Amino acid sequence: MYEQMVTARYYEEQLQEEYLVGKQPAFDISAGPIPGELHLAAGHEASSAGVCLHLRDDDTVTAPHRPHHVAIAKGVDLKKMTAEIFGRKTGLCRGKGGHMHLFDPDVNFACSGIIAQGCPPAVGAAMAAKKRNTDSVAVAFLGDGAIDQGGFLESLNLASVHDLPVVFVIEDNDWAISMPKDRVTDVEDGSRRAWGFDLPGERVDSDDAVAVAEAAGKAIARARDGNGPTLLEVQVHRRMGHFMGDAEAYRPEADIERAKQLDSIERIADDLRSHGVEDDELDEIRERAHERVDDAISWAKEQPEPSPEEAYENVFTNPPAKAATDGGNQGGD
Ligand SMILES: Cc1ncc(C[n+]2csc(CCOP(=O)(O)OP(=O)(O)O)c2C)c(N)n1
Ligand SMILES: [Mg+2]
Repeated sequence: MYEQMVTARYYEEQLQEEYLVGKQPAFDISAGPIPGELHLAAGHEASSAGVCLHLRDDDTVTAPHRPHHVAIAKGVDLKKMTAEIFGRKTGLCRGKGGHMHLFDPDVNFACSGIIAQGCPPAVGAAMAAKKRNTDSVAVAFLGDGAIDQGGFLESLNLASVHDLPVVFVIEDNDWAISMPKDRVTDVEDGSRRAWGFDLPGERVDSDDAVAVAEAAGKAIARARDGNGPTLLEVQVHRRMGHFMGDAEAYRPEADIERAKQLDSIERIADDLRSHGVEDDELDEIRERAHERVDDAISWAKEQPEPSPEEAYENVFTNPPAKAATDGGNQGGD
């Protein structure tokens, strides 16, 4: 878990640097090697590491718009994922998805920028596993801002009524962009949403990876053994703005400080030390993780960009007739 967590944290620190290239001073979001939005998950790593510890490649995971820590913990190919984030042809989705739309069929991972969108497909994957008589499970990660969405509530119902092997994991970071949780949701503990659907709900009150691993271990074993779904909530901390470039003018300074002080990575490192793991071993793990990340980023940056003609390949609809004949350069409806 420590290795997954330091990999995710260092990966995002490196992406942060790459992202800012060419965007300043006026913060041109379309410029630089990573155009578009970038949502980083520093402070969320305990939840993905603790949950994915129990998963196999044939289990399905869906994640929201803040997906890198989950993708890394699920074992998504780091090189192809990085190439995707840089919009390169050899990326997971041939450079067309970007950082919020990663899809890796080798380890059954998908994410989406649409809030709560991952819940129905996770229920679908769980239903498929049940119908095929396998013991695979599905896990949907979502934020606290997604727990009032219809897609999530309908998914809880379907999962419960069909007793499906699915676990929902709410990452509660207290914020949905600039909206504090208590202004839009009337339960402090989101896992209580489970009560209305007659399924177990549990909240892990701190971003302690070991506590998450214990709770997730029970939930995933329950799903794998054919005993149905569970809803988990994990308290995490948003150590950064909602997305890169967010000045966080809406957020009290004390809250930013509080999040920075509660570092789940330092916590697990202390835990490991108290169980006799030497600093040398921790350094070795960190160095290995850094090397892997550095390799993935330099590989991705050397990859070719897709050619404009590929824009209409691997999409659900054919190009409009006019676009097909003039290469799509005329704009249109
Ligand atoms: C259906 C839908 N509504 C609104 C948005 C815009 N949006 C993007 S992120 C976000 C807040 C998400 O908050 P939360 O679920 O708590 O995740 P966090 O960003 O805190 O990790 C919103 C409203 C969206 N992407 N999809
Ligand atoms: Mg949130």
